[in-house]
Amino acid sequence: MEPRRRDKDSDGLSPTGSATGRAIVIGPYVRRHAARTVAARAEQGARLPAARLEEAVGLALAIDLDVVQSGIVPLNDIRPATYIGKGKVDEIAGLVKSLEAGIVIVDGALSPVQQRNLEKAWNAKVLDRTGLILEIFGRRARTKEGALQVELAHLTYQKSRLVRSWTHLERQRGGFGFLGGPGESQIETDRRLIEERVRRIEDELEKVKKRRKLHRDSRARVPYPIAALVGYTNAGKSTLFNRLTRATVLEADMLFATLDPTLRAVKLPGGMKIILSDTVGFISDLPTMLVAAFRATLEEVIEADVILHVRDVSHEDTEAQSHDVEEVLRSLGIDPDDEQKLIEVWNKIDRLDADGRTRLQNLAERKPAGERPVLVSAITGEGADRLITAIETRLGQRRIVLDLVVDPADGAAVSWLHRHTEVMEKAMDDDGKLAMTVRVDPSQAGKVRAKFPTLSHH
Ligand SMILES: Nc1nc2c(ncn2[C@@H]2O[C@H](COP(=O)(O)OP(=O)(O)OP(=O)(O)O)[C@@H](O)[C@H]2O)c(=O)[nH]1
Ligand SMILES: [Mg+2]
Repeated sequence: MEPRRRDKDSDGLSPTGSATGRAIVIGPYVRRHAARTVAARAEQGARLPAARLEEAVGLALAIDLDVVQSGIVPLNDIRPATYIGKGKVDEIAGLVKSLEAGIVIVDGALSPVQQRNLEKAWNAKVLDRTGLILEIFGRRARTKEGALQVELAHLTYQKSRLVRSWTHLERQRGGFGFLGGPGESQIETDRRLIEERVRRIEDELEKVKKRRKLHRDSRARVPYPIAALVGYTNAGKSTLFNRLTRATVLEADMLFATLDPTLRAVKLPGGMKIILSDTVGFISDLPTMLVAAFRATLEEVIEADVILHVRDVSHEDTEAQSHDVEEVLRSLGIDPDDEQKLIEVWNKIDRLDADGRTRLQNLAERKPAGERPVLVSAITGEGADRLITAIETRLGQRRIVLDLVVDPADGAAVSWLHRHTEVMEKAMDDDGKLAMTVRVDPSQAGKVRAKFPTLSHH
């Protein structure tokens, strides 16, 4: 096992409430016999154990744990009582003690019984993959709805643990109806409290959803198309988001430009205004109870006019990650093969050597122009201009250009056009009328034509 260090100093308090943030991360992965080669595994969407462990360590660091040790525990099968074998349980107990770890992260799905048994054996808090992702989501939820969904998922997780351990106890007592003991009544109380809280959250969620719908409807009136960045966690979405907002002109005066740190209204070099949206990163094996919470944070993606699928092509699991992302898109009702809508962004090309780069360039060039991925480095900025052009082309195809005649004295009409269309040109013609060329979404074109005399349209 390799010792791991974080850059920041630990404050000695873990977010999970244990006395120490010193953590050991273990990856108990069942050996796979079927896929021997890397290529075969990628085909199956299966990941390499080392990469899986690295991801788990990354997640632990993301909740500010101090990872003092990490390692893979290969398994032939999963033990019902402790998930991993007794020898390993004992070995890790020794490590926990000598390293003074307060928490052990097990990168797998533990049953409540397994979790309890391991906590007892190690005398440390044990967090499985679901628990870990719940912690991260709790920290990342930016919207009210997201936060509520995460709390709901957390409570459901806790409750399932309570209920299951309760029925487990009941079974142990041989079904004599031996209820009412202190253990059970405490669990009953806890369960009731959780259920009450769940009901309150569900009520609140309903309200928030209604409010968001109102908010969305008002945003829908803004004619700008939305470009949403999606991708596996750590692919470089936020870095690219920052890069693109720097390469464009920020429309800071817009209402929602400041409403949400992940939405920016920007003007592309060609003059088109768009809303750029950063989103939460996808992750493999997302616990089902978290899917709703996850989706709440992805609303912009569903409404997006163009989706930028950001991939870390320098990552050995890039294919498996891409499959995961496409699955999530499908579950959101988006067809990942819709080249009208999707642009693949092959990020982190600065990390490739000359051969790797050439290989990817060839791969990209072999694809038809409409679905050609754009190679970029969000860090160095290489390829950013090509990406912007690709966005402009893709969105431009979907928009309709109209030449209008407006009475220059009609200030309200002019400002209506500025608000509801993308004004490309404005000139006074010989009769003292204002000739305007505007670009609109097909859905808005009818309204514009009805309101203004149209000269011609392309
Ligand atoms: N070398 C290199 N590193 C990059 C590039 N883009 C992003 N990174 C690094 O990759 C890491 C993750 O970048 P983020 O932009 O936070 O990734 P993300 O997709 O937003 O991740 P989540 O928000 O966690 O889903 C950071 O350390 C970045 O500095 C790139 O083009 N080249
Ligand atoms: Mg990000």
